[in-house]
Amino acid sequence: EVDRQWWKEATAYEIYPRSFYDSTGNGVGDLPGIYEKLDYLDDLGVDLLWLTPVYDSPLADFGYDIRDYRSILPEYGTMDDWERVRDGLHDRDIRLVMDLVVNHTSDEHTWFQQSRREVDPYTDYYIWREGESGDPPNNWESLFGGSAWTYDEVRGEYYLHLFDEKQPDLDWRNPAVREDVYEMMRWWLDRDVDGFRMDVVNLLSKTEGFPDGDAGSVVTGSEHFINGPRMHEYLREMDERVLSNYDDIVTVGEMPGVSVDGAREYVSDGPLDMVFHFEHMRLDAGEGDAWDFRDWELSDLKETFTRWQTGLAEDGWNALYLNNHDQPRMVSRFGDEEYRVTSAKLLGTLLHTLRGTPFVYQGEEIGMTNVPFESAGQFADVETLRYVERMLERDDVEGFADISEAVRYGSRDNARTPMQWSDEPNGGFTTGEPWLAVNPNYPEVNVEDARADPNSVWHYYRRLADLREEHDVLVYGRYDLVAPEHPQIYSYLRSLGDERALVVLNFFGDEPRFDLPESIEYGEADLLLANYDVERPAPPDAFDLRPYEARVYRLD
Ligand code: ISL
Repeated sequence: EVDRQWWKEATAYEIYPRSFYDSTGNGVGDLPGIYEKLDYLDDLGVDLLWLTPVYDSPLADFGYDIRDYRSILPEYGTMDDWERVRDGLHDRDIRLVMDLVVNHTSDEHTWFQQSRREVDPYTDYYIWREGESGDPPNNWESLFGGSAWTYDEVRGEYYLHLFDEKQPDLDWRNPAVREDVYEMMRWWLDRDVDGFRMDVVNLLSKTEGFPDGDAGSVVTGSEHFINGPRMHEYLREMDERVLSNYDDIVTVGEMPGVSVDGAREYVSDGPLDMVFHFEHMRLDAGEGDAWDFRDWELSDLKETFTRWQTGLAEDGWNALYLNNHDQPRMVSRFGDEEYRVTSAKLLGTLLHTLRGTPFVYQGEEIGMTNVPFESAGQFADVETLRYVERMLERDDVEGFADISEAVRYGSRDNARTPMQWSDEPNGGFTTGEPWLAVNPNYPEVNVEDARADPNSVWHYYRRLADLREEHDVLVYGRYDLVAPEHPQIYSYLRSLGDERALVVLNFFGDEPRFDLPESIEYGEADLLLANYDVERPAPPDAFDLRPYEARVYRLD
C-alpha cells in the first residue's frame, strides 16, 4: 500500500533570494524579482518552493542571522511583496516553504539586546556562562571554526554561538524561548505558509553542564550539541503546540551529522516529514578540517545513497539534493565541467529517480558551475572569510595561494553567485552592480539560451519533473541496487507492483559496458529518457555507455 502525500510527489526548488533576480537595479535580488519569475518556476515544473531567509537581518550570514522574525528585509521588499509572491505561487499550485532559523538569532535581535543587559524575561534567552580563568567556558568549536564562545563586554559573560559570533544560540531549555518560537511559527502558518525547512534543527539541545568535547572530531564538542539529549522532546512539543494544528503542511529538518537510524527516529517520532542529511556531502572530505578535500569514490557514493534509500524504505522519506546554497555546484563536484551539459543531466537523473523528494537548487537546472575565484577579496561568505582570516594568521601559510585550491573548490560562494538569466551584462541578473560577481561563464550558461535549446539541461530537468508525474514507480517504487561492484556505473531498479524502472548511470568520462543481471527478467523494455540520442534502443541487456551517459528504461 502506497502512502500518498503531495510532498512526496512534488519537485522542490530552492531560491536564495539575494542571488535570484534583482528588480530594482541595486545589485541585490528581491521579492518582486521572484514574483516576476513565477511563470519560470511553473514552466520548469516546480511544485514546492523553499525560500531561504528574507527576514530582517544585518546579513552577517546573509539572512541566517535574524533580527526580526516578523518583518521582511527592506532590501528584499515589503510584507506586501511577500504576500504577492505567496499568492502568485498558490495561484500556480506551487506551495511555499519558509526557512525556520531558531537555533540562533542575530545578536541584533531585541531578545539578545535585552538578554545581554539582563532585562527580564530575556535574561536566560541565550546560553551565558562565565569563563574559566580568562578562557572560554569549554573547548567547543563553532561550525564556522574558532571558539564557539564570545565574551560580551556588556554582560561580562561568554555566550555560545555554534555559528558566527553574530549568531548567538537560543537557550531551548527555557520554556519562554520555546513559547516565543511557537508563537512566531503560528504567525507564519496563519499567513498560509505551507511548511518549514528547519535550519540545523538537530542542534537545539546541548549536553547539560557543557563539558569539554573530545579532541579529534571534525568540530570539537559536536558530540555535545548534535542530536542532543532533549531533541525529541522539543520536537514533540513543537508538534503538539504548533504543527499538528495545521493540515497538509510539510516539514524538512536540516541535520548535520545525522545518521540514517537517527533520521528514521526523527521522522517516525515527531513533526518532521523529511531530513536533509550530509553524508553524501562528506564523500570528498579528507581527514582534516572542513576544508580538507579529497577525490570521492563511486563505491562510497553508491554505498551511501543505497544505505539511505533502504534505511528509509519502510519509515520515513528522503529529501534529495546534490547541491544547495551552502555547497559547491554539483557539476564541478560530482560531474565534469568538460562534459558540463551531459554530466548535469546525469546528476539530474540521479536526483529525480532515487526514492525521495528532489530539491533543485537555483541554477542547477541550467548546469551552473563553480566559480574561477582568483583572490581572497572575491569572497563574501562569512564561513569562507573567517577561514581565510584564520589561515592567513598561521606561520605556515604565506598567502592566499597556499589555500586557494581548497577555498575555490569548497566555498559556499560557488553556489551564491547570481542566477544567469541571459547573455546580457551580469547575466541579466541586475542592471546595476551585483552584490557578488556573476560567474564569467554566463555568456554560455544562461536561462535564455537553455530554454531556446531543446537539448539543454533545462529541458531535460523539465522532462524529469514530468517523468515523476507520469510514473508512480519513480516516486513510490522500492529501490534495489543493480551491479553493485561495477566500478564506473551506478545502476538501480525501482519497482512498484508490476511497474519497474531501470536506471543506468555512467559516472565517468570513459565508455564502460553494462550487463543486466540475469535475475532481472522482463518482456519489453521501453527507453523513457536518456541524455544522449539513442537510435532504435536495443534492449538493456548489454550495451556500452558513452561518457556520463544516463538512461532510464521501463521494464514490462
Ligand atoms: O555550510 C556548511 C558547510 O560549508 C555547513 O557547515 C552549514 O553551515 C551547515 O550546513 C548549516 O547550514 C545552515 O545553517 C547555517 C547557515 O549559515 C547555512 O546557510 C544554513 O543552510 C547557520 O544558520
